Amino acid sequence: MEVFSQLMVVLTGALAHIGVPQEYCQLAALATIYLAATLLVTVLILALLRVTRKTPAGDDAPLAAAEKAADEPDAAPIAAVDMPSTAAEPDLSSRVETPDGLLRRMRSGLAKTNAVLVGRIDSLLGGGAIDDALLEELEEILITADLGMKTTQELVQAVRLRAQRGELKEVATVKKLLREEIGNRLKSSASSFDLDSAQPSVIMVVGVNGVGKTTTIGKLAARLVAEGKKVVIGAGDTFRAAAAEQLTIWGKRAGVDVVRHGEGADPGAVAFDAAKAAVARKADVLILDTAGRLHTKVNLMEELKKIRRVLEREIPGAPHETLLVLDATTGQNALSQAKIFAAMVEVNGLVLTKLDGTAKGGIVIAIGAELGIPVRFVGIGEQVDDLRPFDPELFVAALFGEEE
Ligand SMILES: Nc1nc2c(ncn2[C@@H]2O[C@H](COP(=O)(O)OP(=O)(O)OP(=O)(O)O)[C@@H](O)[C@H]2O)c(=O)[nH]1
Ligand SMILES: [Mg+2]
Repeated sequence: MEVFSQLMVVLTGALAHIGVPQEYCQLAALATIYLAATLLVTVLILALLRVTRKTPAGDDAPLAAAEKAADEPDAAPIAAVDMPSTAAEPDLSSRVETPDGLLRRMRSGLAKTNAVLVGRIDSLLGGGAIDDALLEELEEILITADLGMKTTQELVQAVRLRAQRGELKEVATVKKLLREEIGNRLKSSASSFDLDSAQPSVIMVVGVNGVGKTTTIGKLAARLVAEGKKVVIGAGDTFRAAAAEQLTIWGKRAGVDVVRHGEGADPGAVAFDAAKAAVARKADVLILDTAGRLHTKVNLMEELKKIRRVLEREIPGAPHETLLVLDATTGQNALSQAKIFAAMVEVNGLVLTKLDGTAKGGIVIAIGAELGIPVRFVGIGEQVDDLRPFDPELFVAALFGEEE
């Protein structure tokens, strides 16, 4: 208050000094203070607006556009979302790993399977002679770790034969034999997929509900972008309300375009528009998500065939890769899913997800031994860099808990 009175005195004096009539001086001083205060507040508001515009909220613009597009499915036949080139870059730092770092990550991902499989084998072998009782128990351990009946029996037989020949005097030799036998079986199930022979290369992702298809697509897109590829994603799961949204968030994270339609739209139409967009944008890779479906539902499997036909019509040879995603935590069920899916639609590659949360990682060995379909990737967590190309050597080393 005191400051205000002093200001009034100074201003009144100054105004009288420049010739303002005495009776108006006080009024003019008040008006001057009012004007100055208004100006100050305006400047403050402007400064505040500049600061808030720089926060990440600004990055939500494409997402908001995507949401709007999804809400208005009739607005345009193609509800494609163009992500700006400044879209959030995926954090790739963790992906640049040394082989040692990779082994460590894989080992921690496979820790549960390691405990069930190798941990139990260790304590079993610590027990003494390799006799029928021990072999029986070994069989039980291998089955519990989801190696499957066929592989289990082959492995036990291999141990039995070598023991009979007197070649397995030491515990370490038994473990070495198992490691070798498992490694050989896995080698046949590894091969990287070729994305360079076609442009765009089309990857169609299929599998039952909740196995990790959409998450895998997000991780894969980020991986391909990091390798310098231009990627377009098609949100072919029009069945679940949140599916396209989930994919858009992943697309944003990876910095790639997502082509989507509204809920309930024909997935064939999404495939069509996604293929058109991928060609028009000269993408290297188009990845198409599909709704989760039970492998036993014939009409849904027919729908997959239709989507394949649409892709083929738009891009010769497409889909170049049909990736079947399997949830490793379902153990033997994943194996039977794979068998039925592969019988209904052509499956070129497998992705085994959720290996981090399961003691059933042995399913990878069963699949390698029984299916003859290469495992392309394994998922070892929910983060963007938790999808790893399947490397049998690394997998066995991690499974057996070997040190770098
Ligand atoms: N721990 C772990 N969780 C995973 C992995 N992959 C996917 N998930 C989780 O599994 C859940 C289902 O993943 P989605 O990608 O939505 O599965 P989806 O197959 O697309 O599901 P639908 O579209 O409903 O058929 C999510 O909570 C993911 O975070 C993985 O490798 N490890
Ligand atoms: Mg999904």
